[in-house]
Amino acid sequence: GYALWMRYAPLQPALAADYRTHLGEVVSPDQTPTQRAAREELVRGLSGLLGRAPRMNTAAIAAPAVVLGTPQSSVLIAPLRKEIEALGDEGYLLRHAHIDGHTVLLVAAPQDIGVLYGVFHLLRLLQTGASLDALEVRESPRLRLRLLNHWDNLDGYVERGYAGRSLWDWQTLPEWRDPRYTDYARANASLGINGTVLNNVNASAQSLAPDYLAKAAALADIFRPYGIRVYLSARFSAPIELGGLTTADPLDPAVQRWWRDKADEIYTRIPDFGGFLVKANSEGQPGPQDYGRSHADGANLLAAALAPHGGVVMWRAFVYAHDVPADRATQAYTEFVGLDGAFLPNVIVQVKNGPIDFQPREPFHPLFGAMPRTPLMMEVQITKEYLGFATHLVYLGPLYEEALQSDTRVRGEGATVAQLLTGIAGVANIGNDRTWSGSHFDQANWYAFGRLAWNPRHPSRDIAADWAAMTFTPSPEVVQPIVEMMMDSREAAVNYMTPLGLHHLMARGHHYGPGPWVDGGPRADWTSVYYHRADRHGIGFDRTAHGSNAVGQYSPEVAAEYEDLARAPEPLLLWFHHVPWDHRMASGRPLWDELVGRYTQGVRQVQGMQATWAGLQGRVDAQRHVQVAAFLSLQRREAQWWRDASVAYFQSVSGRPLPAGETAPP
Ligand code: GCW
Repeated sequence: GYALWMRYAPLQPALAADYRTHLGEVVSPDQTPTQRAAREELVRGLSGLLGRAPRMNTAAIAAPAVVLGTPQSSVLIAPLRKEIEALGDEGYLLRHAHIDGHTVLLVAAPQDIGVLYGVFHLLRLLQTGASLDALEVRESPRLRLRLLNHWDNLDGYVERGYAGRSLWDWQTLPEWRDPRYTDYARANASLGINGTVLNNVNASAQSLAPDYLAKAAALADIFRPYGIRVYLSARFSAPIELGGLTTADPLDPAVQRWWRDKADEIYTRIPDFGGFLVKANSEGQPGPQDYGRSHADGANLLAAALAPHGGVVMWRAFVYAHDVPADRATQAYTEFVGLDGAFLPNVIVQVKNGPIDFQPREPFHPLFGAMPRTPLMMEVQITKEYLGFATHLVYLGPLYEEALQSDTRVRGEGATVAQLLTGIAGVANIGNDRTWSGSHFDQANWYAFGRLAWNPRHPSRDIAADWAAMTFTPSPEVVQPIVEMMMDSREAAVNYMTPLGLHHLMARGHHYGPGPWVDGGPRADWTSVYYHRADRHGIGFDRTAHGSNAVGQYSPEVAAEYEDLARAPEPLLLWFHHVPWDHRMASGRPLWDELVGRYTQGVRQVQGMQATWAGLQGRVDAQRHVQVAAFLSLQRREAQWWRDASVAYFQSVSGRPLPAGETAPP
């Protein structure tokens, strides 16, 4: 599992022979680290896939050749300057061309980094068995910032991480540059991910201390050739903890000076430092509100310090207050919407995909579309805090796609969340586990995140197909069933955990197994009953105008749909409505029967995944087959556990008999 989707295993001989007719020689510059990275990746890929290393050249051509370069780095590509520069800083093109009487395959871009991205694209075409005839690819990213957020602590613990310890070995940095850091950069560059926040948003001030900055600088040096900038989570009270000041008030001149000096210091070590990510006044973290100031005052303090160097501040809108709100889903909007227009230009507000917290299904966050004067980033979890950690097979591509394609209807039809974004951040699922992500299939979530960050309109099904071909084998008899499994998996988890818009029914704290009964905890909104509100009459959180009025935070068209029991989408029904157990569902069944049926269906879907996987025995290498099979059987058992526990609990509240054909929990 270590090689991820970059296995470059030998292709079928006939296919390899066909590709060799296009790819006998590589003509590429090798002056800069990024040029060398592109060249080395292509050699590695072609040697593995085609079973033979290509001839290498830096200038001349002997057909058939691949020609890499930019107008600046290659005299062969220079004449195409105009066509190429239209692709933008990170774009690239792949196409055939006639040069000096030879037909060659061009991988050309305005900048070196585009050439590297183009090489990964070309390798993907080979890995998936695509035809190179009539090749014509022009790509540029839709989003400027495509970042991983690591929730890694300096002691190696990863908050909500299920793939071992942190990849960053702070103790041996900066001296020891583990080759794994380079492989991490390759994997990210293969997707176009262009930034990484190294440390947890629940940040230690120490990560800004000189010795840790030296370590971060070593990582930045390793990542730079791959187009990846380093960012750090900043603790708002660092001027007190590191600087010895008595306050972190954003309007205090000494505080402002401290941050300016800190920014200057960081940029002397990391000249292309990306900026800060900040969690403030949420879940006990310090922030500007401690001094009676606003989120904008806080964000602008840091933004002013970074601006001279070109850095940005990603200020999180995930605010979770000390006191129990009437409806936690409304808090971020309430605190942020009035600040639209108050942020400096290099501040980006980072908003979770949904208004609660990375649930198996949520509606889109109402801040999307509500802050037209503020650049926004969407934050999703790649790590599966609420989706069975690394053991349950849940492909998140459809979840990301659903969030990105949600129509905010703020400018009439067609203002999807994706269209409103400046960037996207994924909370990484990466650790020092041999498979990087804690399981083979969790690698697909890292992969899908990256591909969607590059192109938020890419269908998640196609991404799954690419991943399966690259990770296992391009043969359709393997790829198709795997894609079916993956595409069903998220809906399966929704069904056996939180069907029909239910949410946050996980056991308290660790969030792994079921806990719909949990109440009597330290605060009302740390209990499942706060979210499902089941009683003798019905179930669901009334967020209509009669309830918390969270629907009022959406655009009028969206609000009208969610508000109306008859029009609210069934997958989100109990998110917005408290619904009587007898309510007739689209299937014709009463809600109670539907709910129990969904739980049971979730278990069946996992059984279906098991059967599909069993059918692939002998087609997937035994080592990976056995492990996935074991995880699926564990998932099957736990889906049953979720179903039985949830059905038993809700039955104790509804007092209704199980629908005909349903078995009672043991
Ligand atoms: O998802 C929740 C997690 C916390 C996390 C927090 C946040 C980093 O349970 O572990 O803290 O959200 O996003 O800030």
